[in-house]
Amino acid sequence: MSCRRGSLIVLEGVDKAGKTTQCKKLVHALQQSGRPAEMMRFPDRTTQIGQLISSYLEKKNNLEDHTVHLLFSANRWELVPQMKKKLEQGITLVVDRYAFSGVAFTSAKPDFSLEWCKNPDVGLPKPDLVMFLQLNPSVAAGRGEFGTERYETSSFQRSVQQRFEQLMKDPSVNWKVIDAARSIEVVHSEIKVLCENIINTAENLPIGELWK
Ligand code: Z5A
Repeated sequence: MSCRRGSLIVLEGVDKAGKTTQCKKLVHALQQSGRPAEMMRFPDRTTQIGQLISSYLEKKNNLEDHTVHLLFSANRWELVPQMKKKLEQGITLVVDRYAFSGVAFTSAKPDFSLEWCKNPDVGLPKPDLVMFLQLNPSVAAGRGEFGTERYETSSFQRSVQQRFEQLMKDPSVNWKVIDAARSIEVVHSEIKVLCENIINTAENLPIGELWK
């Protein structure tokens, strides 16, 4: 690798925790400070697989639960060559949801184990940092009504939160829990400092493999 690599930074959290808001602000702040950075989001609804997922989320089609789980994972794998290329070019990727959402959402459905759900994503590029935006459901409710997409109900979101808590016990992943109930600017400042530190640490390290 001729230049120092970029970092893979992921934001996770339940509905309305502020992931998209914070990803955008982080990318802007990093770029302003002269660090190459780009945002990605999963699902990426622009690919053919992403379009299938999008119509499933919009309840325009029904897919069997195992099948849709594998499609979410395939949607990440299809972007891996592009992600690796950018990281190797020194671009930091700020990603709005990743494999952790994949596991938390499917394993919140009946009869899905965490282990089964993790398997298709084993070996993906491992994030250098995963920030979990923690938000109490009552505070989230104050940020507006749920939308009309699949999964947007408070009981399902509570189960998803429990699955995230199980995933966060895994010490092989660099988790940081962020109190997302504070103002957008206060949350952003904390995230920015954490990211600047990780970018400096990760630049000389190889890209890891998730859950391997
Ligand atoms: N899914 C899956 O099943 N399997 C997978 O593998 C993956 C995903 C990757 C995709 O939804 C759905 O797919 C998702 C998981 C599932 N289902 N659900 N639920 P999406 O990514 O298209 O949309 P979303 O992730 O659900 O967006 P969100 O969670 O609703 O929003 P957010 O990104 O966390 O929040 P936001 O858009 O930045 O902010 C929400 C509002 O709050 C907005 O009005 C902001 O101005 C406001 N906000 C943000 N921060 C603050 C603070 N600090 N204070 C006050 N107000 C704030």
